[in-house]
Amino acid sequence: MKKTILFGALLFTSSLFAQEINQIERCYSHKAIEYQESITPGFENHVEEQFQIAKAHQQAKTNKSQLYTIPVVVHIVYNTPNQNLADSVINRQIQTLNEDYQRLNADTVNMRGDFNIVKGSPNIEFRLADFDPNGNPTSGITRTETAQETFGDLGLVTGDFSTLEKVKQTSEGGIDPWDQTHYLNIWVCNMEIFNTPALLGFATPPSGLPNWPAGSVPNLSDGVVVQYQAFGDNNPNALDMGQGAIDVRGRTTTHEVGHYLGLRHIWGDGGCTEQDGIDDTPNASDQSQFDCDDTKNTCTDNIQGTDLPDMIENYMDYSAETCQNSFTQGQVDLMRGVLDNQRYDLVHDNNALSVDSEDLISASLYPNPAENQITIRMNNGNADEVVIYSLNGSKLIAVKQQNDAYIIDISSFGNGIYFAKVMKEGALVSTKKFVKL
Ligand SMILES: [Ca+2]
Ligand SMILES: [Ca+2]
Ligand SMILES: [Ca+2]
Repeated sequence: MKKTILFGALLFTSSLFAQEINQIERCYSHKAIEYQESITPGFENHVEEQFQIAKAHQQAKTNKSQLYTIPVVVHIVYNTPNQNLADSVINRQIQTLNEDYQRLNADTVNMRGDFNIVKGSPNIEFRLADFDPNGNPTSGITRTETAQETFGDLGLVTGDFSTLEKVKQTSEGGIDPWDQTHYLNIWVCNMEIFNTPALLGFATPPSGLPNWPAGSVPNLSDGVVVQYQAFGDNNPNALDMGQGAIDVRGRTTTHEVGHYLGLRHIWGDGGCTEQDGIDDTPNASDQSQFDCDDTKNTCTDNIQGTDLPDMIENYMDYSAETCQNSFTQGQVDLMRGVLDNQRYDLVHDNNALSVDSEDLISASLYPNPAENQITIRMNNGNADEVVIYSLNGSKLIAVKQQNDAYIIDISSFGNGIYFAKVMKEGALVSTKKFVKL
């Protein structure tokens, strides 16, 4: 276990420590869940429940062709100029996410034919936010100079994430998240230990917990964190573990966003008895080791009648970034299930992105939650009707009006979740979710 190597190294000098950790930790997302479990017992079971909810939901879902767009804010937290990555690196990283999550990446041709029966496209788009949580125009990038030389420390060896979490707190030298229900927050920073890369990234799973955990300490705060040298496929300071820079393709972020959208490591973080909960990903007895070994078939499985080899092409393995190029349809369905459930507002109710078609209308709904009435204001252009639906799809009220604000009495509605659909000339131009108290 690499953890053991790390722990053993604590007894020695920092230079020896650096030698000992030449096997870097790729991803600490599973450790992050264990950390949260230690603070709030039951969290692991809760995450598993949410996984099953998303899985059940995606099976019932028929419309898989709709493009889901996720607003992103990238928080650059830097102590040195090298860590202050240029916009061009951030833009390339967003582009890589878009290619990988729409199966537009050129290297899909490298996927072995064995996996044609399971491959899938998430059909998810990522865009830097156009508006911040206050409604002001933004580049979707924040830059924070910090006195913290690194957010990594030896506490990580024993699974303590409290120092890492400081990157998510303005008061601790990092920067607070933007509203986590409406933005994917990605922090990019230095997590070295003893000037040695120790960890490439970690993400929080979909928890479905209300207001979880909104920057509170010591709870994990929702989002993705990536080591600055592993971010972007044009990174001028690509990760070097002492034997020259490795080929960074931006797939650490692809991998971590997969965790954020509910996926687990493809080998299930254990031997052949441990799986990832996804039916069409071949199980494996262990992680890949930054390599592209396509000779492995470590566990026997039956996927559509086939014992598939270990899928080193999968983004959720630890194979080299140069041989990662695919998700499976089962992984796709799970992620879209999460976006229809635990991370619903991220793609279904958002004011963070400008509309890119004049036919679409940006609408704001407030207050939310509401007791007696809601106001729906059109931010650009006029709609001609707002229709309120219940969660089960029953049409409740239709309001026709000409000006840009619709005030709707909801005092007679039962408590629960409702949808306001904004219509123009018979076409749906915006959907807002709200809660009646
Ligand atoms: Ca396994
Ligand atoms: Ca599997
Ligand atoms: Ca197999």
